[in-house]
Amino acid sequence: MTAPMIVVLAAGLGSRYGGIKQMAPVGARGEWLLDFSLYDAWQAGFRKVLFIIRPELQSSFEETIGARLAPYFDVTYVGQTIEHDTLMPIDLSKRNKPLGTAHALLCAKYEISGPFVVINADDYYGPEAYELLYQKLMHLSEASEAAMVAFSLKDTLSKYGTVARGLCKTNEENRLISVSERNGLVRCNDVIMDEFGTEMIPDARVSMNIWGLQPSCFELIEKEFENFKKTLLKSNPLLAEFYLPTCLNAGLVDKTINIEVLSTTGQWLGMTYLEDHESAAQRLRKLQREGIYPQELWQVNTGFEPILDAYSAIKQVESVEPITRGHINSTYKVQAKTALDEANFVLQKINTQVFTNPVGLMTNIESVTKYMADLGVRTLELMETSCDSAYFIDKAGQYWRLYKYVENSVVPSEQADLEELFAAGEAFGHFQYALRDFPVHTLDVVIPNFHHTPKRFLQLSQAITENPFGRAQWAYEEIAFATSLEPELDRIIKQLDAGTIPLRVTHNDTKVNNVLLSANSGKGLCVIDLDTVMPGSLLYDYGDGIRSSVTGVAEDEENLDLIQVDFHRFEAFTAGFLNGLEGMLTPVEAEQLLWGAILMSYECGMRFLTDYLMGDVYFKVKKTEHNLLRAKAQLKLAKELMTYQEELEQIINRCLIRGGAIK
Ligand code: GN1
Ligand code: MG
Repeated sequence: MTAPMIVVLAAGLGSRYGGIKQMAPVGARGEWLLDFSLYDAWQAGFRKVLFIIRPELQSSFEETIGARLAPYFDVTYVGQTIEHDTLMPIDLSKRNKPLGTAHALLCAKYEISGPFVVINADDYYGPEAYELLYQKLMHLSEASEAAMVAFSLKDTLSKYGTVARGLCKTNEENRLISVSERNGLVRCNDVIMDEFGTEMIPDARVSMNIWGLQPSCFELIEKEFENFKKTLLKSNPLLAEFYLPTCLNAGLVDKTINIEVLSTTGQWLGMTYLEDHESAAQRLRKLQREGIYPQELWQVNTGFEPILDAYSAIKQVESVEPITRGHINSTYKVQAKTALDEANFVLQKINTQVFTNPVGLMTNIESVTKYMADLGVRTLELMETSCDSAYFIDKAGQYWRLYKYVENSVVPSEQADLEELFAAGEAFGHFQYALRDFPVHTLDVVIPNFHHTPKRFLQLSQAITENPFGRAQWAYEEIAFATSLEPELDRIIKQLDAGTIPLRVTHNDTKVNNVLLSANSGKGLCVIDLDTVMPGSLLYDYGDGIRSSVTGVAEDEENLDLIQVDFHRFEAFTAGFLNGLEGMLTPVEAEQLLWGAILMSYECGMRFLTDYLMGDVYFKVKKTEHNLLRAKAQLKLAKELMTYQEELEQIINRCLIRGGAIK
């Protein structure tokens, strides 16, 4: 049985509350209501949490609650976006409001593979709710089984205005018969009434949208979504919402879902209105004072202690701060007391959805960095745990690693100047050079076919055919261009197979921001982000370096007119790279350097496009259509590189002659 996870619905606009209510501080240390909920969830046994958010809020989430939760939970994010095309012929271009809770859940379908508890980000349900659901979800027998926690109506009202609640009807076995939405609920002179003035039973059981579900519910939700589009949404495209309770209710009628109602005497707290905020905050702070909750829920610094304790080099943690760079792993800068003085470290949580073999990955990094260090080449310094391991597995089963922080270093950005580009190129070239005699076949292939462009092409084709989010129609031009190059895609792979291009230790992710330069001299210090070090071709490393630096603008630049090949930048990186190679290049490689750059830009564009079509499951996104924007920029770059082939070949030749780079 897969351990259940928590799914947080956090994309609501908070229209009545007036702001992003999920992120309002309530706890003694500024914690959000959600921190308390997740604290309860953690205590109950949950170790994985998925946030459904507005994509533009992802970085804010990562830097705040994401960083607080990192040592406790495996945290992932999914953006709730409106896919206009799947809703055609309804025009939703003017709609800003998310489409509702059931739609939010649908957006996360591909991230959920086992039982889960779905909660609202702005509701506090109390510890018992999570305990009950955890136990229930750990002991399921049928795929149709589900559960919910019900509260007494009287405990769920607001003093500051009316609320809507799902009224539950159950049979004698505590199975839910129906849940019906009642609006305008308010207490008036000790009587609770709905919008029509009907008196309500104070102890009536209501749903506060905390459900224990299984992936089988997606079939039901998808079916109901089709109905919703044809009916409610059609008549009210700007405001209609697709609610989870309505949807589950339809499943009850069809008998496709069987929901047990669990009751809690726990106190519910919520934040419908701005004024609710202060009373919730007071109550929670009181619980903290009484010791029901610790004063510092996650112990922001010390929360990392169980992980950092594993490293004997660290005596006391001073601070932990997130570093938000890179699309894959979560990274933190750790300041700590060591036996001698103070030192900084880089702590990383390995994204095991992308790197499914973290042990192989760490073995690669360990052997490559050791090899380089033995040669006297500067490299990342991996810290060992007290048990001599290159990684640490925490209680949630997450993999962590710790490096020494490289002091006095800077990371070049895409706007790096020519000297920085030369230095970055040189560092990547030198990386290849240092590892030229490393036994390449001993490396684990951590992501098979990582730069197998024809297979990347197949993945894209599949995504176009499946088109699960109906996004293909927003990427016509990109798809047309991406599919036009197909016959040439296997050039490097074929030559690697035939042995005409040597198989080398390849970094495989040579973005210019994956190198550290000296803050004093500007010279290259060392290459970082060694996750994808695998057997491959040197052309990939040269190509990806050019891809990420030649325009001088960001990978996701929206103004495609700015995606231009800057010959000076091209020359600077090329000259540096060839310099670093110290003449190890073979003539066959030399001939195809430019192709490497074209191919990498093109392949990266295809990967972003595939991820866009598949609903942003691989690359972290910061805004709606982020992957589409990235794809457009990278594919445009591939086109530009092809347009100026002649000029660029000349530059490469000049650098080759000058640097005497060919063996
Ligand atoms: C990812 O890890 P990071 O953010 O440096 C990706 C690269 C892409 C790059 C595009 C393991 O690199 O392959 O080229 O994004 N890494 C992985 O920015 O997929
Ligand atoms: Mg990487």
